[in-house]
Amino acid sequence: MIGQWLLNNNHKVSELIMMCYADNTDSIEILNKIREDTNHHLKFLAHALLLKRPNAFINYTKWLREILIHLNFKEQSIINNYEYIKDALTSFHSLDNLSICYDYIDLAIKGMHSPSKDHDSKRLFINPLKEESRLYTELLMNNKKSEAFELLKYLLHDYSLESLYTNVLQESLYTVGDLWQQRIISVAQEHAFVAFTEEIMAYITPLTLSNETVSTVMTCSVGLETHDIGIRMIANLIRKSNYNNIHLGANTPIQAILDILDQEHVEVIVISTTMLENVYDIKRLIEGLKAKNANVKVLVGGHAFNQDPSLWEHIGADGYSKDAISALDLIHQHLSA
Ligand code: B12
Repeated sequence: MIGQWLLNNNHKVSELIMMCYADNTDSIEILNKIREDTNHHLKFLAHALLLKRPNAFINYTKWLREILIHLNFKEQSIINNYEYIKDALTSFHSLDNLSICYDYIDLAIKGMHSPSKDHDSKRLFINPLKEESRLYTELLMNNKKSEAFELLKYLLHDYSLESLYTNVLQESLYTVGDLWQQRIISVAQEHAFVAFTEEIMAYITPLTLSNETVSTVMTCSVGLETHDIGIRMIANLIRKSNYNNIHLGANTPIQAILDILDQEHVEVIVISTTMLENVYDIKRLIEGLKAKNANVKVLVGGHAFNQDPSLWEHIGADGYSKDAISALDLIHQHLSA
């Protein structure tokens, strides 16, 4: 498989590409940055190939173009890098299906100008609390934390926890992500915003540790995923519904999940992923579960699936939904199935 080969040989290919840059650039610092970026592009290309999703590489390239333009780079720098990738790959001409790699790269170069898929994914959400979320974000950006907290407490009288999670906290985090991408706020500001969100989530979420039902739902992220706010929201809601919840958090190794199933009777595994590079691990987990004949349903969600709403079926998951509001219905449905 060309995707797996590229994943395993990422560094070999990137060193060949770096030879093209070394002729024109003396600065070690710049060369190191180009190497880091090139490794990232190759990793992403490999994952798009592994999942057979050319659009995923187009979306990645659109996102990359937006980032680079805000950093005052020309989009030609992406085209040059992608052409160097193609040149470097010709050294491995005996590989099967190399032409698919070229096709993915050409499609991405052609497709990088259409509006970013991130905006499509946001259109999934018609937000009844848009104005409240805007105010909350503005308060936090101006470091008015207690006022932001008061606003959430006030909203909790009229709206459910899942609505506040989705329509206020998630919306505000997406906005912060956009502001970071456009270089309007710094990485430090983004981190401070995220840290406060984590604190505020703990305050507004009732502590529910009961395990009154026999149904156990496991929650986790796999691979290198460090985005874990979404999965914590879903775990909190599962507990609030009085299901037994085993929350494994981010970065869970596939084998650890398979091992737990030997010890615990888990009916549903809820997996969240933001980054596409972790989706292949979910696919491998699903294959592992099938090989074990495990009687467990796998539900998926998160930014990577919102960007490509048929991806969940493509990897063999049992269900997907777009946010915390709809997640519980999906879980109930699969527990009673
Ligand atoms: C916060 C954040 C971080 C934090 C994460 C902290 C944490 N503890 O989670 C930090 C700073 C660590 C971080 C790191 C990175 N990030 Co970041 N991050 C974000 C940000 C701003 C918000 C993410 C978030 O919390 N969203 C809110 C939650 C609630 O939303 P959610 O996960 O989608 O979950 C909801 C639904 O999807 C659903 N759901 C979720 N899971 C499931 C599961 C099931 C079964 C169901 C039914 C539903 C469901 O319910 C949830 C509630 O409604 C996004 C912006 C964005 N647009 O997403 C960028 C973003 C995701 N990050 C991005 C990037 C690039 C990175 C880094 C690579 C940056 C870097 N150079 O280091 C690293 C990668 C880390 C890694 N390998 O995982 C990019 C990804 C771009 C892309 N190509 O996809 C984004 C989009 C920013 C951007 N605009 O460019 N990030």
